Amino acid sequence: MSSRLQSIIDRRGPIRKIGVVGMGYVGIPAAALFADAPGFESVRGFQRDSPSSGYKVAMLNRGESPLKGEEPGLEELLGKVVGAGKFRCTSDFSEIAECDAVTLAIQTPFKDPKDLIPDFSALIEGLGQVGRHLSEGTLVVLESTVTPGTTTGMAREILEEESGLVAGEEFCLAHAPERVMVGRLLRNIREHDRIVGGIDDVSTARAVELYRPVLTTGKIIPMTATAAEVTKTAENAFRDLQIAAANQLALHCEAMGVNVYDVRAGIDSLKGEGITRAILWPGAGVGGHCLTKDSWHLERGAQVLGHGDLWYPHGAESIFGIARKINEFMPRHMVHLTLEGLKRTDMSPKDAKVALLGWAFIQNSDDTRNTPAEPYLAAMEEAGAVVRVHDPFVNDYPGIEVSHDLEGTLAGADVVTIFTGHHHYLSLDPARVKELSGREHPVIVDGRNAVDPDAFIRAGFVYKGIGRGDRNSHPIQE
Ligand code: SAJ
Repeated sequence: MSSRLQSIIDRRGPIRKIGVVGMGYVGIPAAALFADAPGFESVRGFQRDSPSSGYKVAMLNRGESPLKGEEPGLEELLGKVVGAGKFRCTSDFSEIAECDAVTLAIQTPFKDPKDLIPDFSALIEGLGQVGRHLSEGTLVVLESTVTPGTTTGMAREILEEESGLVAGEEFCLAHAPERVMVGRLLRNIREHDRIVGGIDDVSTARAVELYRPVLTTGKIIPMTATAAEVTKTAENAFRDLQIAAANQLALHCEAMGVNVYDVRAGIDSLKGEGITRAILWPGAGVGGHCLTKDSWHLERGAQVLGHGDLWYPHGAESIFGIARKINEFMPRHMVHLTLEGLKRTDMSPKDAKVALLGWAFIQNSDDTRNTPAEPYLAAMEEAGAVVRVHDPFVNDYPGIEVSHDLEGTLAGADVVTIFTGHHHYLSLDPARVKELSGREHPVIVDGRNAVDPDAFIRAGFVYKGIGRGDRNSHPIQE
């Protein structure tokens, strides 16, 4: 416990002025909630005046949200705190010098998922700005998802280098990972428990002082900064692992001629004191910007902090890495099911017309980040097929024409592939789909257990479904 830092904090007094760097889907609601907390005097939102996002400064200062989609309560809250003079957005980072606490909520995507090296460039720029204007006794908090070891490593180095101050002695440093989901930003910040990890106890305590006032039902879970980084990446790695287990089981069920959804229901029925079987759902693949990268952040953390000498059983790969590979395999399995279905109708994939239903990575959403449909489309086009994409929620995607006309997409289709469980696909009528296809035995490949196999088999379809070992070799109805 640094008594020097504690005495600096005591002299500085309670947190009153807060800075939030990065006016995105994490920073904006966080800034609005800090501004609405009675104990804080004012909040500055810091947004670099870049061509792509500089417009946000003026919008936010009008009390308008630049975020797409519905965010219940956000626009009203922004109007309230801007109107009360408690929140202002600026691109003048020198105002950081007046802040008692500064949080950084900056995207940390992977440059290329293949090389699994995160792109920290925006975060590094933000840290540089904060360091250059850092004053003694300020608390700095990273909210971005980072590789474990970043807060006490790269972030600390940049802040110390730029400010000439020493972390843990002259300023506080912590990690408090965001856990928000688009569509419920304010609710998530208020209600989710908040992991708060300082590089030392004084930093942890100061970060607790910052976050406690914005929580309603959520409670604070204090730990070290590195443990907080591991928690965030691991909570998503565990979800990815659970999905991979369901996908692996689906593949096994196909091999054993069993319906994985019967097995899933059976497993899920095992409940009772202390018994847990959190079995998730198999499917056509895993998309999004959380689960597709956080396992790799966790792995890199173990490699870097563990100095590379990881001791796995028999030198095997980590279970989180294997889980990622199973989930990344599922779109390829959808290709396999499609080719097997075409084979059963003596059709070559070359020139086969495929209606690909669903481009968003998650049902009833327009979010297309890392959609698993993309590798499927590429592989089917590689095999010579002509693929037309339909998605009722997605308006555009670079290089892909996405139709909102379902019947138009189904017209003349030799294959109908369901990739996303949008509600529109749950009521597909076999007779109508077959009529539109114009084929004697069209193929349907169901990646999300969206349709009733028997209804389509009776209508003359060749059916293939993830995990449907009980139906994937059905006799074809003439
Ligand atoms: N998926 C499956 N089977 C499942 C669940 C999901 O195949 O049983 C697929 C989805 O189709 C999608 C992908 O996985 O392609 C991700 O789905 P998701 O429900 O995990 O949605 P995300 O990526 O938005 O995950 C977010 C994360 N939240 C935060 O990072 C704050 C994650 O930690 C949450 O657990 C998840 O939402 C949630 O529970 O809704």
